[in-house]
Amino acid sequence: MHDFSVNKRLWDQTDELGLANRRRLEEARIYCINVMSAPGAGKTTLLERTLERIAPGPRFGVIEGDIQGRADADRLERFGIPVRQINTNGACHLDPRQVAAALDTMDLGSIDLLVIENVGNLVCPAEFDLGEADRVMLLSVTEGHDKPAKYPLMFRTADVLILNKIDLLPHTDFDLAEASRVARVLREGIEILEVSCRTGEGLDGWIAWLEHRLAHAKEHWDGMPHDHAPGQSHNHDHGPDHSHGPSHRHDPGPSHDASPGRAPNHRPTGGPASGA
Ligand SMILES: Nc1nc2c(ncn2[C@@H]2O[C@H](COP(=O)(O)OP(=O)(O)OP(=O)(O)O)[C@@H](O)[C@H]2O)c(=O)[nH]1
Ligand SMILES: [Mg+2]
Repeated sequence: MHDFSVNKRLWDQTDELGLANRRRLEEARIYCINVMSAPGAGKTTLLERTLERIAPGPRFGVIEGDIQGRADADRLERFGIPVRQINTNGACHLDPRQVAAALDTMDLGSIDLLVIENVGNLVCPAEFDLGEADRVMLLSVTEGHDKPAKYPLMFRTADVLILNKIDLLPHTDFDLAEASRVARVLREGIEILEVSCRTGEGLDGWIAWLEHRLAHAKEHWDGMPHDHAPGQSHNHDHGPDHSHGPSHRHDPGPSHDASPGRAPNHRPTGGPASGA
């Protein structure tokens, strides 16, 4: 017989680890994004284009999640930034314990912007809070515009949706308007960026989004009162789980939503074992 109470206890522990990672990152003043998509949608390519184009300033760090191998880590290490490869050895997602172990090996004082590239998978990664401030979701136009409707969790928990490979639109029947419509039903007000990592179209908008979120995080940290240490939860008009990262939107910014949005510990029905 399946023991649901054991599953729940394991989940609670996983949630706490994600929260602990978030506090640790906030304490180190690191803005962290969790980049998720189906395999091959262009996560690593987007990071390469970003590192090539972004104005000097933010010091990057990367945690690469893959089932096996370090091909993506090798691609990013040529930018001279700290990269840690996590091999999940079969698991289809990263979990917060693995991220915490990777953080243990990094010099957090030398990173402003940490990118976690999750394992390519449209389902499982969305179930695990790694401690990120924002979730970046990629959907490439070769995957079909029905994917938001068929895999809603990933889209519901995303903070920004990048529709990638728009250079290939003429060769597909992908309906940008329909994909965007459903994504907005799932996540009201979500920012949607149409991008080609091949031609560079739309990349300026993505980089502007990233810089805006990083600046917002910094502003927030700078304005934090001194009566509670960075990253510590505290109480005023929100719950004890509230943390002061950029995922908390006192100021939604020009085009970002202020919805209660993705609870850090958001998960669907069905256990972490589903698909894992
Ligand atoms: N035509 C076109 N190809 C792209 C674009 N972005 C990425 N690609 C190609 O798509 C393939 C997969 O890209 P990756 O960046 O490795 O994808 P990924 O999401 O990191 O893949 P995994 O880490 O294996 O899940 C590569 O051959 C890229 O060159 C794009 O905008 N247009
Ligand atoms: Mg990759």
